[in-house]
Amino acid sequence: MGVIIIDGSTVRAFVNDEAQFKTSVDAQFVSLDVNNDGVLSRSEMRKAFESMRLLETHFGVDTTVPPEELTRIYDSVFRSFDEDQNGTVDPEEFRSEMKKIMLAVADGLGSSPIQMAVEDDDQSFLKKAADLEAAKISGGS
Ligand SMILES: [Ca+2]
Ligand SMILES: [Ca+2]
Repeated sequence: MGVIIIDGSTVRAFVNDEAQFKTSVDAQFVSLDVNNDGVLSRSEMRKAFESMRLLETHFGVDTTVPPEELTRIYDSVFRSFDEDQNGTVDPEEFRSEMKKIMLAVADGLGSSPIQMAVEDDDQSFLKKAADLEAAKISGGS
């Protein structure tokens, strides 16, 4: 358990580092594809949103939202990922929407840093973004 501090530029640097971002997103995709069929189903995506805490950080949803309301939100988020509306999310759809979301998160954060409590094994992109920045700082130059 630790605390990371991130702001918009941390997140933007993470997203704009194409190779790093693709690697992170693809790794996340594989770990979310529980049944290994190469696409994310609605229930796989729901688990993803829960683990990434995107609803709290991006959509401003707090955890006291009633389950029916949450399901509606998850459905609408799923539709925004499923660009061709075929009922599943493929790696390209996932990557392109994650990029949009992370950039929106960056805009939302702006230059006001926020603190986030994270577990050591936290796989959220915000944690990765903070790690990347920390690595650059500690790497000198
Ligand atoms: Ca799957
Ligand atoms: Ca699709």
